[in-house]
Amino acid sequence: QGERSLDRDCTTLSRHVLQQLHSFSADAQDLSAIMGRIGLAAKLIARRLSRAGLMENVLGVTGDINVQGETVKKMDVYANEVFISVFKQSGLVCRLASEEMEQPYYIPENCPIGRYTLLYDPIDGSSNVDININVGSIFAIRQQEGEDDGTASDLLQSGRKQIAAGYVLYGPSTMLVYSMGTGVHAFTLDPSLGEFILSNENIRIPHHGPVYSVNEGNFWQWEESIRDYIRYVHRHEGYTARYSGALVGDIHRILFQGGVFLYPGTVKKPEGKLRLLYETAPLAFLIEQAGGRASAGTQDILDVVPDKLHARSPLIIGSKEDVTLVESFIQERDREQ
Ligand code: P6P
Repeated sequence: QGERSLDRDCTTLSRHVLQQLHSFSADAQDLSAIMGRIGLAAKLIARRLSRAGLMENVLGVTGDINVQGETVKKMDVYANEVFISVFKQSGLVCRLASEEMEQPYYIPENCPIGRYTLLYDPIDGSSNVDININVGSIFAIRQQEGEDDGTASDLLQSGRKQIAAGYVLYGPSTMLVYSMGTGVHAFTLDPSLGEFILSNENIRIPHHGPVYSVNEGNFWQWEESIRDYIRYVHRHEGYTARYSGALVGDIHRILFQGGVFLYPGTVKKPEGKLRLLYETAPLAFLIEQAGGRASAGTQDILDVVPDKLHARSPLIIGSKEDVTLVESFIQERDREQ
């Protein structure tokens, strides 16, 4: 191996965080350690997924329904518990807010030390787990503000309060993509080292891309403006549809190839399906850091203030030009009304 590739193999996730912050301050050390723990959670989840078909009690459903009203998969429960276990021992994170838990999970013994909250979707796209298609974890880190009276009301603030965000893609390789506001960086898990090694630094999303990613099965539930956009891409050369049913993989493709992902609101559910605090806001933080845009339709995702922990938001995210084009159809229809 050349010297350069050895240097790269030594650029682990925790090391990179310290380099990004140009600091060895307590906060920098804390964030580096938190990212390292997220990496550990990702490795534990990746290991289980890689053996899912060979082990008992990994695939399939638990029989429960979660706070979202969705069927709980065994993998959802396992991944949620992985994050709790990993952070209980960390001393860094005082509160965990998860898609799988109605209320945040408090770790009081960490509270005097760690003032951080981890918001996460432990396994996003879990319907893909049973058919061995990619799934992801999504995370965001916020600092707790003031004392928490058990309602975690300080979390009901816009995505601009996030200090870090990212996702793990459990695909042919396991990749962790994160930003702390100093660009977007991707790490690939080297199973032989058991380390996430830097594979792409300062990722920039193309200003435009060919991909539009949306579940066209909902076509007749959308507002007319979204139908107008879909008719536009159907008529114009240079567009291709890609939709996996798992948000992280669809976003990852667009981060690298450009284009737009949409999960619009519907007439029945104007706020859409995806959750703001641990799905759309973390991804919006990341994509904006990569030079892209993320809109709820008439405002940036990062400006949306949730009214409850599991608030949902519509999502139009990806290349700047493509998101802006979708918004132009929305504005056109709004002008007509
Ligand atoms: P639909 C998975 O359940 C998820 O939350 C995202 O990962 C994915 O993008 C979306 O829902 C898929 O939803 O309605 O198209 O099946």
